[in-house]
Amino acid sequence: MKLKMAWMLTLALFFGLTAFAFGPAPASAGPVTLNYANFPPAPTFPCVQMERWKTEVEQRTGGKVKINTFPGGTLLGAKEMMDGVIAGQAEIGCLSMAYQPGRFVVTNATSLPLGIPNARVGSRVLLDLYEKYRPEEFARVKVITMFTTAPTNIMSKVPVRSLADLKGLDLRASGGAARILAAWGANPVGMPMPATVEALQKGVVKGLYSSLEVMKDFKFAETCRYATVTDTVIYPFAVVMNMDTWNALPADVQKVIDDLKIEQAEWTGNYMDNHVKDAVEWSKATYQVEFIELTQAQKQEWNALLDPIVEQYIRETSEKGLPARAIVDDIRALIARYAK
Ligand code: DTR
Repeated sequence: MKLKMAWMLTLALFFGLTAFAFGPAPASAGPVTLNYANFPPAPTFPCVQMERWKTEVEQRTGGKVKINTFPGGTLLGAKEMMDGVIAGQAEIGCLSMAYQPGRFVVTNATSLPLGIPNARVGSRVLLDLYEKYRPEEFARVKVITMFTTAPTNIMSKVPVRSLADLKGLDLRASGGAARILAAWGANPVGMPMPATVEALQKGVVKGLYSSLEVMKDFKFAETCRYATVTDTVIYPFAVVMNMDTWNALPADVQKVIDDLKIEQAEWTGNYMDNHVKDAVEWSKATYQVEFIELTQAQKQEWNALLDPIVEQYIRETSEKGLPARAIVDDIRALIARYAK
């Protein structure tokens, strides 16, 4: 009898423990906590959109989910983001795809000179492109959203009024934007955005090639008193979640997150476009930054130099077995659709 009791107790304990370890969290366990890593400082747009997403998810899940945000590379750095999320060092991470151009070949096609006019259009185009092709490099994560910057412009310590001024000039840029600078004869220097602050101070670079909101958010207007308006390519971003984390989330939480995907892309695009306007005004008023406009003839001259870039991408990417021409055609069609 005693033996039977002991045996039953052991069994009960075993099943109890198994249920505790593998079963759904009991109702009293409190909210699911997710750590969200980001690489640039808190006031910059990737972090502003992160805080907005956090607030929305926490509200819409009625307290079931708690998100801890880590701006400024405090949890994962710029280039570790994708692998860090795959490995589970953070549940969620925000990455700039330009830092690994060879890894994100399909989505980085959005930073070809195809005429994305603003961040709102860019963000919708990028997300649709991802949904259509579902590139292999995202197979091990859940995509939460994607978005882009506004088109890029030259910000520099010295005035750039012509291609001659640009010749051999060291400017920070990554990915597709770096290719543009090279085509114009400048010397693109690749580094993640947060490293640019010191590189500019130390004179390692004479300026940068990015969307203009950084003039205010990184206070680049203080060192770069000139901006040459080129409005060329965007930088694409992705927010990804660890796949096991995603699979373990309750269905209603997954739905909230999925329902936010397009909305968040659109919100971030709009935020960026408005913030660029604000940063331009701020730079003029605070540091008397001169915004240099190219003449019509110059625009034609500069754009003509970019023509081979698209064909080169198509050639190189087709060799990797990807439908490069269709990708480019799709981007053009999506721009036309969303720019209406
Ligand atoms: N320069 C690009 C994109 C970019 C534009 N604004 C910010 C702010 C914070 C980080 C990155 C960016 C880049 O380095 O990805």
